[in-house]
Parts: sequence; C-alpha cells; structure tokens
Amino acid sequence: MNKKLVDAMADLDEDVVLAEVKAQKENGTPVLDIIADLQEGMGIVGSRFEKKEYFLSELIMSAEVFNEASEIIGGLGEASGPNNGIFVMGTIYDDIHDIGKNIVTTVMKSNGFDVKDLGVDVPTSKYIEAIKQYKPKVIGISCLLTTCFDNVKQCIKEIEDAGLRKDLKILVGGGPVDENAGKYMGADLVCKDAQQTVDFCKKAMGVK
Ligand code: B12
Repeated sequence: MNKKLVDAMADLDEDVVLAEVKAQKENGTPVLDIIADLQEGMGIVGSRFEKKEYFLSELIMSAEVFNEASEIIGGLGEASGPNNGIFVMGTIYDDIHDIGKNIVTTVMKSNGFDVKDLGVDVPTSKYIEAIKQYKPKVIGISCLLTTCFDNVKQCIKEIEDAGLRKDLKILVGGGPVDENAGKYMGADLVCKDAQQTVDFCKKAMGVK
C-alpha cells in the first residue's frame, strides 16, 4: 500500500494524487495496485461523508479526482487471444455509482472477456433481456447503496422466476456489499475487486 496516495485521495489533494499516480506508473507499479490504493482512499472519503466531515460536493470531487487519475493510468491492456466468453455487467436500478463497475468492465475486457456493459440504474427487465440475448455463464451486479440491497435481491429473484438462473452465476460487488449482504441478495459470490472477478470467470468459463 502507498500511504501517500491513499491519504492524498482521502484528503482530495488532487495535485498530489495525480503526481503520485504518474510516478507510480513510471516506476512500473502494477495498475491494479494503484487502483487498490485509490479505492482505499475513496473508502475513507465515504467514512468522512458518513461522519459529516465531508458533504456531497466532496463525494463529487472524489469521483472527479479518481477519473482524472484513471486517465493517467490509461488502458489496462487490450484483449489478447481468443474470446474468453461473455460477461454481462451493470449497476442496479436507483444506483448511479459507476467507477467500480467501469474498473471491473475494463479489467475483464483486458483479460479477453466480451463485456456487455448495461450502464447504471439498470432495471431488472434489462438484465433479463441481456441474459436471454447473450446467454452468459456469469453476470455481475454492482451496488453501492444499502438502500438498493433489496433491489438486487428482487432482481435476482425475478431472474430465477424467469427460469434463467439454472446455468447462471451471479456476482455482486460494491463498497458496502459484504458476505452477509451477498447471501441476503441470493448472489453466488461477492467480489471485492476486479481480479477476483477475472479469476472467478476464468474458472466458470473454463479458461486456462
Ligand atoms: C464517489 C461516490 C459517489 C459519486 C459517484 C460517482 C460515480 N460516477 O460513480 C456520487 C457523488 C455521484 C455519489 C452519490 C451518492 N452517494 Co456515493 N459514494 C461515493 C464513494 C465516496 C466512492 C465510490 C467509489 O467509486 N469507490 C471506488 C471504487 C473503485 O470502488 P467500488 O465501487 O467499491 O468498486 C470496486 C469493488 O467494490 C468491486 N466491485 C464494484 N462493483 C462490482 C460489481 C461486481 C459484479 C463485481 C464482481 C465487483 C464489483 O470492484 C471495484 C474495483 O475494485 C462511496 C464510498 C465507498 N466506501 O464506496 C460513497 C457511497 C457509496 N455513497 C453513498 C451515498 C449515501 C450517496 C448518495 C445517496 C449521497 C446523496 N446524499 O445524494 C448519492 C446516491 C446517488 C445514487 N442514486 O446512486 C454512501 C452509501 C451509504 C450506504 N449505506 O448505502 C457511501 C458508502 C458513502 C458513505 N460511507 O456514506 N457517490
């Protein structure tokens, strides 16, 4: 962990964040390690918001700093070799957080998966349509708001009721989603980062 980067992200010190990300990239630090530090800093931003030390404007600012840092990090590499399979991804309805979803999407693509990104605020009908159309073995639902846990649960239930769960694994993720929340929602696995998603999908889709 790079404490300087984590603290600068938490303090929304844009200049330091950007300089540090640039330096890390030049030093050859793995991209996923840089993202993990930024993610940790964002977690602290969230805690400060909860304690009312930060307000909505700081949340918005944190997203901007994160996105600028992502631009410096640049591409995570292009897909190589054969298509490893389809992965459908989206953020659940009533939730517009998309930074984590976009990271998972980019990392999955760079590992050769064909990602169908449904966007944010995705209604159940859109997931069902995508499952019928693309027949994925795995789908992902991002959820950053505890108030949306029931939406994910309901969405998964409706996918099941439509008879589409049999050969389908459902991954969930997002800051506040822990093991208990995942169980409550009826998901197969809670993923804390993009690499875990890649590892799971490689196994599920029989990729060596
Ligand atoms: C940035 C931010 C915002 C930005 C989002 C910008 C954007 N384009 O996404 C803005 C300002 C819009 C925002 C708005 C709000 N936010 Co907000 N936000 C955050 C913050 C600080 C960071 C989120 C983030 O991007 N993290 C960095 C990314 C990289 O991490 P990540 O999302 O967790 O993703 C990683 C993993 O979790 C995993 N992953 C994520 N999703 C998935 C999905 C799958 C399938 C898989 C496999 C893996 C996976 O992989 C990712 C990469 O490693 C969090 C704090 C936190 N702790 O998360 C609060 C937080 C999520 N927000 C919160 C709140 C309350 C709100 C608002 C309601 C505030 C308000 N009063 O309006 C609104 C809600 C808007 C809405 N309807 O969605 C609360 C939620 C609390 C709760 N108990 O539910 C949090 C936790 C802050 C807090 N502690 O209070 N927010």
